[in-house]
Amino acid sequence: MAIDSMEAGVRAPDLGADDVLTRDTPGFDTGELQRLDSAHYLHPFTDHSALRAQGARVMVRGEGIYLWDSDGHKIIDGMSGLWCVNVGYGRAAITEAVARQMQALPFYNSFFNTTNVPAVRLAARLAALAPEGFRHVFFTSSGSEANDTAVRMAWRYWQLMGQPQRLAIISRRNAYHGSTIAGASLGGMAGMHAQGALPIPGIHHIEQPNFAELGRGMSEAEFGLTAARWLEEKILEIGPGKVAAFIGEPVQGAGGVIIPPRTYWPEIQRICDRYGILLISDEVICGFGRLGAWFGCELMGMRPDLIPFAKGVTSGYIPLGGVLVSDRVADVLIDKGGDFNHGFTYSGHPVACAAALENIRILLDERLVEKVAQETGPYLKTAFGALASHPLVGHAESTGMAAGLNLVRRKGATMHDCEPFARELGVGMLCRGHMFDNGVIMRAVGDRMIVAPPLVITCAEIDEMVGRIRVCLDLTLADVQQRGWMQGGPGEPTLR
Ligand code: PXG
Repeated sequence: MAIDSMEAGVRAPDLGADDVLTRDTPGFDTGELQRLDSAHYLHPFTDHSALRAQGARVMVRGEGIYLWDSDGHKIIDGMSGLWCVNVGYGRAAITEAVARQMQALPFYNSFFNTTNVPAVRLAARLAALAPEGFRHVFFTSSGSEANDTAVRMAWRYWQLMGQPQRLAIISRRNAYHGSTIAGASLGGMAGMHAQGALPIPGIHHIEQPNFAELGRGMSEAEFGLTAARWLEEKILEIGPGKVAAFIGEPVQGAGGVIIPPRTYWPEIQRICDRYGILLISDEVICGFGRLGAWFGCELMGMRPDLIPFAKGVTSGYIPLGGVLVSDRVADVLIDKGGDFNHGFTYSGHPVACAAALENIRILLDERLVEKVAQETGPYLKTAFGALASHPLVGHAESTGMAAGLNLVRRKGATMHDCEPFARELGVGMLCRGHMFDNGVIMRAVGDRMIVAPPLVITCAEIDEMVGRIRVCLDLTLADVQQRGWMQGGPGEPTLR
């Protein structure tokens, strides 16, 4: 089929510099776009038969914390795109910085002893922002590539240290570290491992520090120590001389905003120190202000050796990721290393680095990280925490600009006494549908509903977001009551 006829109806309309695409734009046809979407576009992590039946929602515009779809709905983006649009949508300064760099030099590689101006400036800027003891950065284009790079760097480090048998990497169940072969192996998502020969050999998993799920009968502080000591048990099982690194997110994001007890990370640090193991703090979500610090590790009482990052470094305007490399590792790679045979065409892409520099300038100038720490983070904690009084909510917690609540069938005196819905009922997805239809995007992780709004959100906007969430919780409650799924409702859950 000729390209022209395939794209009939969706050929890019002629837009002037100040025009934005809306449903009223001549030549713009949502139904036709949805048809082509379903005919040709394979989406990430998507059941395509289900999507075909429904049709994809077409997003056309963003401003601040708001998105507009092609039907003209204005929606609060409670998930910052996908945990990344930290400075909010519609930042002309980033667009202009990107355009300037594209005109000057759209691309050149950093192989073969060459470099470019934005990559050098960004490396220096990141070294200044990073925790003490970090002076170097390796660039990638995504978080998955950043984690692959961290693994290869850990292996190379131990080779150069004369301990090449240190190959094992320990990670956690319900962790998400990306979708490449190494990223998906590091991740502890059973559904991903089930679809191929994963994890690759040498990647081991321990349980996550999820107090609500695993902490029954313990204080939170005791549970934090217990969960950290699962790492020590695993190290001893594998043999300490064979372990290269432990990887974890300061706060698990995609796993459901799982906030570990305060005792967890210091104990993990003690264990890593004891056995000389490298500590990798995956800051793809937690970095660049999400938790109210430039890097989440700074709040957790840990001193990582490698910090993979992505997402918030450019607020998602252009793909960029990388690994901050501590002096412990960098000194060995540089002084003893020769070639490190690793890298990507787009490592240090000048346009992506220009976007990052401008994004970081905004974060600094508008003091967004401090704002999350001192003003909006505490405000969200109170406002979101108040949702725990809702009859459908077992418990609700937040840290910085990340928050989660559990939908339950029956509330209990403590989080361990709540009765969950049968997982197969899909109450989380039902709730997510009500949210989306009523102007707020939340993500459902099973029956845990999470938000991570742009860091620019104001206290008034937090009130608006939480208000809409409450309305949608009411709608979900009415829905599950009508289906007879609530404890004490007209019927028992059919799938239990
Ligand atoms: N590490 C962490 C901690 C992440 O959250 C990655 C690595 C991989 O990054 P890339 O850029 O390769 O996608 C991520 C990505 C979700 C969701 O539904 C989260 C991510 C990706 C897709 C969906 O919460 N995080």
